[in-house]
Amino acid sequence: MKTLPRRSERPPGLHYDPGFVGPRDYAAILAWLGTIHPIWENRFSDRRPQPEGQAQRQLLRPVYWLGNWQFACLDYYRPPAGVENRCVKAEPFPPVLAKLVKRIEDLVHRKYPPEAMPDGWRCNTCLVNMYGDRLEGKKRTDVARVGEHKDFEPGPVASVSLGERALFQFVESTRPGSRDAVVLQQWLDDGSLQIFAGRYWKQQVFHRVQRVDHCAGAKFDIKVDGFETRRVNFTFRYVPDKHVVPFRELATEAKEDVKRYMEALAQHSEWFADALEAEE
Ligand SMILES: O=C(O)CCC(=O)C(=O)O
Repeated sequence: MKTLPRRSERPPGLHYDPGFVGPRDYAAILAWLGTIHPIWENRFSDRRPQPEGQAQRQLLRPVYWLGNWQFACLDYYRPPAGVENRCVKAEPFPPVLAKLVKRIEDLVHRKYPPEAMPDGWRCNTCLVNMYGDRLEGKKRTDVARVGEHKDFEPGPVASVSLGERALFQFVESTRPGSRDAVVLQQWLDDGSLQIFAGRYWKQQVFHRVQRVDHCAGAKFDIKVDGFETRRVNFTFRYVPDKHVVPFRELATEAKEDVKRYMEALAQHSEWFADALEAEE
C-alpha cells in the first residue's frame, strides 16, 4: 500500500463528522426507511447490446434514489457528454432528509470556496445504497462493498452513513489500468457525515467501499426481497435541473429501458404511480 499523504500534505476538500445525525433525526430516518421498497437494478439495458467485453449483471445492492433516479441501465450522469436521458425525476426528500440537507448545504457554503462548486450547487439528488447480505434459500453472501468509481455530478458530494461502519478508501492508479494504491482510508461510522470536494478527491482519485463491519449487530427493517441490510448510506449530489426530466419526457428508448423499474416502484409509491400515469 502506498503511504498515506500526511494530514498537512493532503489536498483540501475532505470533511468528516462522526456524530452528524442526532438521535431524533436518526429515529425519523429509520421510520422513513421502513416505508420504502428499494429495487434491484441491472447494470445494463435488457434491450440494447451490452458494451464490448461487459456481461449483464445485477448491481451488488438494492438502491433507492431521491430527487432524480439515475438508472444504472442509462449509465448514470456523466458530464459533459452523458447528460441527456440519464436523470429521471424522482420523489422529493422526506422532511428529515430535507432538514439534514439544509445543514449540509450551509456547511458546504461556509467551508468550501465558491470555485469548489458550480453556480446553483445544492443537494438535489440522493442515492440510498443498502449494504448487507444477499439471501438465496439457505445461502447467504456478503455483498457489502462497492468497487472503485468516481461520482461525476459536479461539486461536493456529501455522504451520510447509518448502521455498521464501512471502510471507505480513495485509490489511484500506479500503473495504467490499475487502481491499486490506497491514498486515504476512513472508517465511516454510524451517524457520520463525510464530504469530499475539489479536483483531487472528485476527479483525480477513485473511491470505493472495501468492506462493512459486523461488530455492532446492526440490522435494518427495509422491505427488499432476498436481502438483509446492515448499513445504509445516503450520498447527496447535485445535478443541474436542466438535466433532470420527468419520465414522460425521456427519449423512447430510455423510457423502454426503465419502464419495468418505474412499474416496480409504482407498486409501492404513489409518486411513481402518478409519474407513470402522466406518461399514458
Ligand atoms: O457507501 C458509501 O459510503 C459510498 C457510496 C458511493 O461510493 C456512492 O454512492 O457513489
